[in-house]
Amino acid sequence: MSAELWNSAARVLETNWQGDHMVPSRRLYPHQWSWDAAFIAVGLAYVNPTRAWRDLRSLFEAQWPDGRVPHIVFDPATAEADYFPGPAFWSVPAYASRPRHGSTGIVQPPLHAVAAYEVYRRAAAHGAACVQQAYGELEWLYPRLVAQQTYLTTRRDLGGNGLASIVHPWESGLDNSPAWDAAMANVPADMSLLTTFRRRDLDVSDASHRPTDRDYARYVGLVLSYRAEDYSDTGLLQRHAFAVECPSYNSILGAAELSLAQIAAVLGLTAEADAHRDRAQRITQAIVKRLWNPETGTFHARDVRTGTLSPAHCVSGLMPLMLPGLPAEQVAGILAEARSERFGLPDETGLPVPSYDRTAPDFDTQRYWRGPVWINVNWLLRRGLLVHGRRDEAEDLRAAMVRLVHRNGHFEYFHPKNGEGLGAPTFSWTAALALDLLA
Ligand code: 9WN
Repeated sequence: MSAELWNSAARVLETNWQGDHMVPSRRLYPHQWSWDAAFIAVGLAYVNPTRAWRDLRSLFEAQWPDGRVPHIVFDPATAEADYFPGPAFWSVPAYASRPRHGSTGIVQPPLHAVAAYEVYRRAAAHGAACVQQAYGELEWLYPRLVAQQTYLTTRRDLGGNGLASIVHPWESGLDNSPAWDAAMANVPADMSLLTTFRRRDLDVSDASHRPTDRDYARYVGLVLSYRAEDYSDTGLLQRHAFAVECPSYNSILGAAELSLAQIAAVLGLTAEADAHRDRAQRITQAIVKRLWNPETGTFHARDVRTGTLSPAHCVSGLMPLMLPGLPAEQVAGILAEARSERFGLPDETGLPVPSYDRTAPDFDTQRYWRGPVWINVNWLLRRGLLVHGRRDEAEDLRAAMVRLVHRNGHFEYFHPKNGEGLGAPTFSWTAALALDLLA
């Protein structure tokens, strides 16, 4: 089974390579996405480390002067009509955009330091030249990764509590997660906006799997609001309808500091390595202080505008397990939540965990981040289980992910009851992470 799966995964990454970057899938997502590039690099580390570095470089070449790494880098060879919203819609200021390439003005989870260190770690298996290349790439990336963290921890600390806020659901990577429902209810849904654009995603996928038109009206409205001031973060909380502290986003922010500490150590930057570890600890403490709900015993998203915690139990609430400094009470809480009937680690269901609480009345087996199983967040959860020494559960989760992808294919997401593949069929991060899970 493993050779077959390995080969099919490698083929997906071959098919989706576009000269200097990887697309998540050819039809649905024909550009480069930010957090996809991180997951993809983790897999490319085994089959083509040069492409792993190339992909990360392509992304960071599009970094804005203020340090933000855009959530999409547009491929100039792809027509505007092939993805909505495309570069003309985002219309980012000229100073921000790399020549010939447009980008969006929002960000995604900063997983790239974690990925870069993983690619570096695997280099030795490919020989001395590969190790040397990896060292050079880390030298190039390190200041850029630091600038990305600085942007998020300063300009985007909208609540002033040591956490980064997302200002658009797309920034979370978990687009229509129920974690944003309460905060999104306060975002105007101007349905007349729907007459001004065409949803390309509905041309190439099933509408019952995708966010709704009402979601899209809000998504577009939020882009227009941020775009109105050229994506400036100054005074954003006062003039923008959505600002949320997400447990998954901030856990990745913290994990990035720990990987930066490792990268700094490789580069001989001892004082910087210590500073990164301190920052990871501060982010961990802020996550516990701001996003833990002792009554539910898990983590929830906080609406920075109203100060309230979302009541929804989402997979994002399990992600702080990635942080080694998480106190024992919270580790126990996440483990209980992951094992509970809400999520059911594989010994209950045989499947990886779903994106949303199985027991919730609005659990939806098809609609994107409102129920289906996604490999990337399960991969992060497994990382968390390993960080906290839960080897047996980590192994069960690994086996469940491998089984699911082997039986059903390298799909974008999977039906949380029967494992059927949903969304794009040859999806890059599913393939890339399958390689890592098999290695
Ligand atoms: C919007 C590319 C991206 C992923 C996100 C996923 C989806 C885009 C979309 O696809 O979002 O950014 O058009 O739905 O939710 O996690 O990065 O794979």
